[in-house]
Amino acid sequence: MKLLRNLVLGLLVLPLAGPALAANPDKPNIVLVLMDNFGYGELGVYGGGIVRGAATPRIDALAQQGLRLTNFNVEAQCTPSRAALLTGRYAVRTGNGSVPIGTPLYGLTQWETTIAEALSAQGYATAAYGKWHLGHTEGRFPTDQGFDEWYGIPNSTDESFWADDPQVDGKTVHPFAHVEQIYESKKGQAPKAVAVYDLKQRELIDGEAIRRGIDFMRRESKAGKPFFLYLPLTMVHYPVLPSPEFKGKTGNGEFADVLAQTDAYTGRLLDAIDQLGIADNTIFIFTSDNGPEMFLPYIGSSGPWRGTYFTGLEGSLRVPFIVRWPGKVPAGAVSNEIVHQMDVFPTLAGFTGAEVPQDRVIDGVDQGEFFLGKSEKSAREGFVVYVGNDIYGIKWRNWKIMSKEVDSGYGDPVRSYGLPKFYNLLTDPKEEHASDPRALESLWVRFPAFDVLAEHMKSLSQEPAIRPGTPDPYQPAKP
Ligand SMILES: [Ca+2]
Repeated sequence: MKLLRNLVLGLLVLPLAGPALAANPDKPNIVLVLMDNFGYGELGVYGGGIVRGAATPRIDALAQQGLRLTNFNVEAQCTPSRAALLTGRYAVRTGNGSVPIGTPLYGLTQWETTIAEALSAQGYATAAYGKWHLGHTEGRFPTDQGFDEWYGIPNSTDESFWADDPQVDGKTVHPFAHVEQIYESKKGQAPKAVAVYDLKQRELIDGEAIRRGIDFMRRESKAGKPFFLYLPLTMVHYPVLPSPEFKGKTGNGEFADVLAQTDAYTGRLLDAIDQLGIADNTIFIFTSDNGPEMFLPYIGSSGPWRGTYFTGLEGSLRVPFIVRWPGKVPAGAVSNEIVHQMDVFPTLAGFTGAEVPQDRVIDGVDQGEFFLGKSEKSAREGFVVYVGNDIYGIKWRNWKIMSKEVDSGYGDPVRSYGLPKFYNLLTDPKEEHASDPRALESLWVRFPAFDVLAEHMKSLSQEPAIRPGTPDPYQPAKP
């Protein structure tokens, strides 16, 4: 009887123990949660949480288990942010410096190499579930850019309004003015529409992405294959509508309900990782594509900074970034060192043995030593601040030098300066009191800062940026 019991217990345990034994420490799994318009100030651990109407205990606890950055920077809009994250390059190089307001053909050319392609070459299983926003035409979907599987929307969530707009028919106005669908596909297949992306599906899409993400982790763990799960969730881009499960849960309105939902969904991923016994061998990242939502009634929080997405203000550039890798990344670490989303690709490449392309400019730097606590310093001191295809200024250490500024993302006039504005972010985090550029105490900053810009401009002249709307096949001109 005891023998039988042990045998039964053994069989029950085996499927869980199997993957952990099969795990390859040189090929850690990667889960990358990329929120949409999720500002710096939303999470409890970043000063939000209950202040925003919903506690975020799961993500706050995650931060205690890993490294939390207070100076993690992104590009200012959805599409450029995703281009920079996935290629390790300034978005403008890829032809995606701006969201595609006027360019139906957009996204990454086949010539670009994404994190997913580099990890695929190392034997990783790859999946993207959520919002793509890097192309909606043949050859531009996630499954054309290194992902084995995709579920989600090709563009953005404003299109969830279109299903109820009788003027949107895809015929009489413009072929792209059509009711958007949620798609699924596998590598080598054309995307298949699975549901109209209407306001009902808008409530449900993140939950389904999480469900599929957990299923993917289970499948690949069982197969003993390292995996890269990219979860570009659609919240909290407008309209911010909770799923029925979370609607009314906080009593503080839809935004707070979605904040609670996001925390619970992240908890489900973490629980699944624990149940699969793969926590120690899984790099888990929680971050956002850009600064907070700006449209009523879904105004997001930029925390101590000022501004929303579509500006070059700190609220636009700084987003939450938490990375957990038990036993590797020191638990409970917090740093204000400058890191950019372009660094994620080279850093993950360093952790996994994946190759970063050598035949093109890669702007990201390997932050492995810094993430692992072997260096207190980031491998980067600054970067060029873009809004769309325009250079607005330079960020270097605790300084910003801005030659253009805009106060909001929804059409305020852009101010251009003959003499740039200097801001010390330690004494003036809201960028409200520019130093007089003639003031002796800050003038020295121009030397290291302008080196960052000069190096960038030189690289752009040596390797011209891909023009927006460039079709495939693209090949750079021979130098
Ligand atoms: Ca966004």
